[in-house]
Amino acid sequence: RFSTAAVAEELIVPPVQISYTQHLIDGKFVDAASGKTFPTYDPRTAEVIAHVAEGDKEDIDRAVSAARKAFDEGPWPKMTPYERSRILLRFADLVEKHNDELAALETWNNGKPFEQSAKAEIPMLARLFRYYAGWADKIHGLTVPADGNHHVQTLHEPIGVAGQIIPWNFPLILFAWKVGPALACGNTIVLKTAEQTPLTALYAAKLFHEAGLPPGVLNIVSGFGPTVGAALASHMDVDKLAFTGSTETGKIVLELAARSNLKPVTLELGGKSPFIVCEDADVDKAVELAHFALFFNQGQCCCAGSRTYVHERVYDEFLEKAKARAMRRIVGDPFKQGTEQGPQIDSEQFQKVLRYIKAGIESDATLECGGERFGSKGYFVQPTVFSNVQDDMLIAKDEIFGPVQSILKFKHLDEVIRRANQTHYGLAAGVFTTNIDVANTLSRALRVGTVWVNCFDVFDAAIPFGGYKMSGIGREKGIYSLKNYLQVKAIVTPLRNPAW
Ligand code: TXE
Repeated sequence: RFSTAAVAEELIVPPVQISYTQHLIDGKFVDAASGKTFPTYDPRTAEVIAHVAEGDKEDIDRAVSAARKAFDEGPWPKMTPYERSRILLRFADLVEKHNDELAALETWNNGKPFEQSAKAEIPMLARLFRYYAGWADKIHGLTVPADGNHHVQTLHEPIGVAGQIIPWNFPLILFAWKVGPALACGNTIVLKTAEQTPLTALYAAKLFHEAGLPPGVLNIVSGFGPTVGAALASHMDVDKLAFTGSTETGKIVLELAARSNLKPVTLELGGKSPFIVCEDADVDKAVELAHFALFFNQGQCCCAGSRTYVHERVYDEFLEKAKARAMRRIVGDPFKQGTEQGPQIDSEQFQKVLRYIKAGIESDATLECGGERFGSKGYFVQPTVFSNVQDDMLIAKDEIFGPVQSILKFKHLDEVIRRANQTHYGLAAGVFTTNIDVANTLSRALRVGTVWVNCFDVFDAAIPFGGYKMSGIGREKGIYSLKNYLQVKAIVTPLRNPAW
């Protein structure tokens, strides 16, 4: 084990082994059926750090049949809920024990600051599984007061084999959002990781087996979207699909699900979330929160506050301070202590962010700071701020998914409500005000799944998360996430003696 400080000093090579690169199917690590592998990278340097089994339809078939067998014949759905809960709790304990290894691997493969991985995300992984362990033995149906002489009850049963597709921006957190509720409800799983970040889910799944998870309950197949992802989404023996990723791919998987066996689908997709700074705001606090809302995780958050609306009365002061804050942002090696911003995930995202910056410069927006690559290797981008942004500019409409803050001016509350809602997305919003009436008005008027008032990115395990409009279908986390993984069965029995 090593401390954060040791990592900061040692730096260059994270002291963690890459031990698991094969698929995990039926409790065993196995090569791809084709024998193929693909490289996975360190985004700090663009160097290959491992070769990982590259799945295909055949691997998905194998994984689904293992999950099917574990569901139909295996002990998992038949175990007592308490036993399932104990396994989730043991897993959470193992996550804590391996906190620094998991954190180092997450940072190595993803580029996010090690301190963020080690102090926030891995502890949150354990927290999420403890939360779901708590639900495992509290899932029960109802007795229903129906008309007629019948005793009516509902059973809440697991849905079966869950297919889950996750992206690369929060590999382990999103693993937990998907796997936690599915296992708590007694389902079995085939999970496809993002091709950019295949390593930590394999490590976590290994810990799950150490915690006593029976073989076949959690299967992980690595590989690419159009092959592995599409095979999973269109599989006839997968009973439910959960997806997090781009809106574009969300539409594809929804269609694949519909065209195959009509499996129900939950989608958590992109966003263009407004962050509204009202005229009564404490500007220093608003600047810091708006900065965090956009730049956190290299700007690679589906709910990033990527349209910063500032009231005209505080606009000039806000802009000056927001620019100064962005220029102070510490960009560099994510293994160094104090680093606030690491590299973007890969060359594609890096180029995409630079293209949007170019589009911003070519529009009438004003580039206040940043605007270029940071350093000469890896995928680092300078913290960038645009002012004078208009709603119809590309940088105000599209999800950039990078460290690019767009600042827009507004005058009236009605106006900012209309403008904030004028998007196909509806994931989240930030509201910064000291006036409770303004806070309530905005919270109710904004068509989004989460409104953070005087805070942002508060992600407690119990708080539901998901989008309105094209930001998604359904909710994850909290009590709402359980229904994604349950079927409801009504049982109707005649009463012999209705008087009783
Ligand atoms: O996403 P994809 P990408 C947004 C963000 C980003 C853009 C593109 O704007 O710049 O999407 O990122 C799998 N069938 N978000 O290309 O393609 C893929 O292998 C089945 C927001 O990484 O959606 C990966 O596992 N699966 C988002 C997952 O889908 C397919 C997080 C996500 O990849 C598939 C990530 C197919 N045909 C990107 N094609 C968020 N909501 O947080 C790809 N996949």
